[in-house]
Amino acid sequence: MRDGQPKTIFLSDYQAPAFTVSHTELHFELFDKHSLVHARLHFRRADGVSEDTPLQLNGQELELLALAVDGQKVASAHYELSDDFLRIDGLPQSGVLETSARIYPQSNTSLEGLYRSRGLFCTQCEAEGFRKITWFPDRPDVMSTYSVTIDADAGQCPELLSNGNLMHSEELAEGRHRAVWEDPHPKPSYLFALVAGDLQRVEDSFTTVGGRDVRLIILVEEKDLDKCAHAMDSLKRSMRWDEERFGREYDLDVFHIVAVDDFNMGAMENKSLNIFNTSCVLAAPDTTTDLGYQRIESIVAHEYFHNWSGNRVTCRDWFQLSLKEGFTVFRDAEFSADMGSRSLKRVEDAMTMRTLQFAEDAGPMAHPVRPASFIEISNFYTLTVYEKGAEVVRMIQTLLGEEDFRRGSDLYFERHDGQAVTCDDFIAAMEDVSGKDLTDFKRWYSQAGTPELSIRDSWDEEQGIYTLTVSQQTPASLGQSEKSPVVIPLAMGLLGEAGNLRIKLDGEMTDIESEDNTHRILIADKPTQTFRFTELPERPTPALLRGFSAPVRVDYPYSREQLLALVSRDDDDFVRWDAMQQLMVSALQELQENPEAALDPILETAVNAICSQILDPAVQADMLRLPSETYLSELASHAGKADVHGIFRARESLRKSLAKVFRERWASLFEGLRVTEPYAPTGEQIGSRALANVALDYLATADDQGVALARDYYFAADNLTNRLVALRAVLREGSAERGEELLEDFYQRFCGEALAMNHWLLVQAENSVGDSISRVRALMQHPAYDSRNPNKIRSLIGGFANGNAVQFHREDGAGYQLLGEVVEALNAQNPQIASRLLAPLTRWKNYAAGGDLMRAELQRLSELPSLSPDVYEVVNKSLA
Ligand code: 0A1
Ligand code: ZN
Repeated sequence: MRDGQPKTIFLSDYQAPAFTVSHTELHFELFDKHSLVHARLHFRRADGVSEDTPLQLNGQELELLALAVDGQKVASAHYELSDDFLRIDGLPQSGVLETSARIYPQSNTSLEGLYRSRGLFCTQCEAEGFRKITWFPDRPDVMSTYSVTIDADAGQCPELLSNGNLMHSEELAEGRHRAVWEDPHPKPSYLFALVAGDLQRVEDSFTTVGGRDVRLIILVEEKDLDKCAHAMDSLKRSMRWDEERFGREYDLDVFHIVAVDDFNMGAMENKSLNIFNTSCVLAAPDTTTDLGYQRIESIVAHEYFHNWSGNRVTCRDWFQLSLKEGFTVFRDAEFSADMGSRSLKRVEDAMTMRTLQFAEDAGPMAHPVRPASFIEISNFYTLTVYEKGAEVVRMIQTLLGEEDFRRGSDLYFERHDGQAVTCDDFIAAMEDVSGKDLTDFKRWYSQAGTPELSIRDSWDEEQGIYTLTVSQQTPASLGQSEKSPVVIPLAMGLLGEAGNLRIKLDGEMTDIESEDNTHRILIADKPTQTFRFTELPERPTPALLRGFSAPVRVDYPYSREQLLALVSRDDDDFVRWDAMQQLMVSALQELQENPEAALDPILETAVNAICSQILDPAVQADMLRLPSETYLSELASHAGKADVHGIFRARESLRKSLAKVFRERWASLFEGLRVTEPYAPTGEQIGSRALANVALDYLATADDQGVALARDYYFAADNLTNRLVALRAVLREGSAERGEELLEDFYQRFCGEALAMNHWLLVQAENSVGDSISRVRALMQHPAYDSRNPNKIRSLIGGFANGNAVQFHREDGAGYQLLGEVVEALNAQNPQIASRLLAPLTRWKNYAAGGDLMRAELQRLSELPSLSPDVYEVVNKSLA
């Protein structure tokens, strides 16, 4: 926390660094009560920088013990030390700056810099944590090689790790020991890492395409040794895939993954020393869901892929964060699609975008993929930078074609290896290989907000001509009132009575017989434009935005019959899933207006159609699930204001109807899909479980017999996925005693397993039956909770605020108050987690009832003394 008002930093103010640091030597002396950090920076003044320019180093929460240049103590007249900086003047053109600092890792609760997690020393430096370790130009465009010496107690810390290669180790006096690491690859300070503690190893190896033998080492606490196999397999698959798909080979002889319990995010790509939140690396059937297994695979891949997209080629400044994150998420999404089901991955990513990213893009913290300003960069590790950034990269691939895209990626890596660059450099490589001009496309990087496509059609029966008129508009956002059209690849098809029709655009040659003549990508890049399709035998139904080809909203006035046709017959799984969502949304809207409305017969037919098709069962499951409350709220607030209680009631009512009307179908689906082999997180088993579990959930909704079935299913489960589905169903549909019985059983089984306990907390936080607020408050005192552990906070408090809308939005405001209290306490303790947790309160404008109380809670927070920059930024932007 700093004095005074936090400052806004602008991209337009970027200036190249005045000094570079070619080599950095660090010597850590780790002790129980404090640690010492001795640094030697080999600096040089950049060409053209005047001699009187001081060297400015970032530094926070450091006690200065010594300061020297080229072996000479720096006189106090030549340096200035503040809470954030160390400024030194009168320096030679180049030399070695030496500092010594005392720091206190054991009382560092922010989990940035060097801290301790269950006794283990570990670091988190992205984005600006390195400055809490030593004084340094802590910005990504200062790249340096590192030599790191670590001394610590040999008993407490048998493992001493840093980036690169182990050069030397030795015993020291008084039971201490030393390790020396060297990383030959120049890197920005945010990729520095250190780990010291009592960990056990799981080892494997990988031979790269070029013949390099790489040792792969996962380090965990002894009790978790049996939970590393899935991550190790995922790592080896990622390494092979990146060679084959992107031509990227690993560049050192060792690669480490370390699991830590207390971690603000999912994982971190430090060069050759990835640090992971335990929840994103440890897997076992009892403590990890199917989704968890998939998440581990994709996060292991994501961090590994950063070795090229992020580490070898890094960001010039933090405004360019999406350069590494958008591209790397795109790469991990392609990897997951190749490892499992491409359609499923696309549907699930589209769901995340539409439910969560669209909401962010319409909220007070809306920002472009490349933000133009920020107060606290930690607030910009967002769905917009990551997921929308990945969609932007995907659109480039769609516009260029896969081949040119790959050539562009090769050129980008070759041209910029070892450099810190910008999103413009990425685009330039894509332009250079393809000869395409992406100037207009680049608006995706600078404009916030979700573009809206409004599509209307007309039909000329006599001539067989079908016309689509496509208009686009992007809503205004804070600081951006006027928006220009963006370049939207609109993938589409035309559906006829018997299937997809051949597409011919007006003016095209008739004799072109392309392989896939039922699929097109239209380019929508003007405020309004028309597309004429000729030689059609019948009036088609348009299948729009196939494969979710762009992160946009589409408004086309489909009739229910047309939606049914798409669900039943379109070739594209995303379009079919989306059509089914639209049918359910319209049924839910009708129920909100008229609670007595009967089940729409078209929806009934659609359910029957889905059940009788041969489809990827996981996609089928997604089609049969009701749209989430969060998605429905997002849609409603886009159209006006959301009534969360009305949405909840309508959803319960539709669930009941579907449960009862299709009771027999659910029963036979459930029986037919039971997995009898022992648990394995294979695509096939995961798909069967997903569909069986949707059926089970409806069965439990239908009647008491279904609840009893769910209870039995809970006890028979050999994996966490089934157990949780059953537990949630019983909590929602069964008696309070039944629910308690299972919660107690779960606790008894898994109270020693921190990761399973996260689920136990989450399920209760999301349970909207009874008085959730008292329950959450009681759980905050429970031994299974830990108010310093981000995973526990996210499960219990985040789970309540994001996943229990009816109770979070309780009319008396008690839900808002609860969240406000927790944020207030976390503001000093862990500002990053505090500001992330706040997100649900910032959406106050979306709600008719409750909006004022939400605003009042934000107002109260804004008046607290000493707000962290993180919370300050979110609170003030949402009140603006
Ligand atoms: N670069 C990491 C994300 C990350 C960002 C910040 C962190 O600490 C506050 C930790 C991790 C990734 O994309 O995986
Ligand atoms: Zn990343």
